[in-house]
Amino acid sequence: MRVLVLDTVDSTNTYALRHFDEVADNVLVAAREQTSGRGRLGRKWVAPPGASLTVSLAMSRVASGFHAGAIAGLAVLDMVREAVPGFDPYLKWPNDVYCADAKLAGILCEGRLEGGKLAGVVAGIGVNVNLSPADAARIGQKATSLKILAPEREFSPGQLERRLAFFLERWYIKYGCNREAVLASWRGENRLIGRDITVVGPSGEALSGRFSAIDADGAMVLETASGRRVFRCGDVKIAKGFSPQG
Ligand code: BT5
Repeated sequence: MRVLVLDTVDSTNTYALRHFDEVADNVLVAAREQTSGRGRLGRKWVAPPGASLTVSLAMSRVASGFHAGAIAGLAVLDMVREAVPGFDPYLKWPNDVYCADAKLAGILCEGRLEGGKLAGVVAGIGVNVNLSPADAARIGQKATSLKILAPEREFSPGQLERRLAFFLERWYIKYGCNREAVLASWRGENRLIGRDITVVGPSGEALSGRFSAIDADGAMVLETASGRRVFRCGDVKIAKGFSPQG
């Protein structure tokens, strides 16, 4: 997979959606700076220049946004585990990468529609590399970075981008060969399965229960006191001091 490095762009996701046919499946779009980096539901993605890895991969051969998110999430875990061995990053449904109780990376999957049908998905990935504790403290939820985890180390976003491109290509090829195996790996890395959590749905309602499974489509199944609920989007809240080991 080749990496296209842009100096400044509004959002690598916007760029990859706009140039979908040119970059799909084998070019990772990276930016040194984003002027309008976004999360889900129009939320802002904070990425001071030099502090983050901001990349997008356009995929024409995935069946859904959940599947693109699985490929991206698994690749980020591989990249992080290689860069900072000894930490225990994990996935938090749908698309966050966490270390202990802090967010290390976020993934935004956006569909490309053609004639009302899904023709592809762009997975945008933001990983906190050199984000300082002061910058992290300004984010509305607990955040961490590779530098915060391993302050004695120097990290190069360019080098990490190439490793991420390598792992993305690997998981994308594996998905093409055996989709179910990739989805099983994705479920296995979602450490909140089996735990009691609170989820805030798209309408803002908060519901607590046991996160019992990720279903065949990728949706979250929550067992609540008043029955089973299935969420296709939402924010899972974890308590301060949460440990993925339970
Ligand atoms: C996400 O949204 O986590 C998806 C983030 C995707 C960013 C990438 S960067 C490359 C590509 N181009 C783009 O324009 N976007 C993608 P969500 O789950 O909605 O989380 C957003 C929330 O995370 C914000 O409301 C903040 O609370 C928090 N946040 C913002 N910046 C953060 C950061 N650097 N680290 C940790 N949390 C952050």
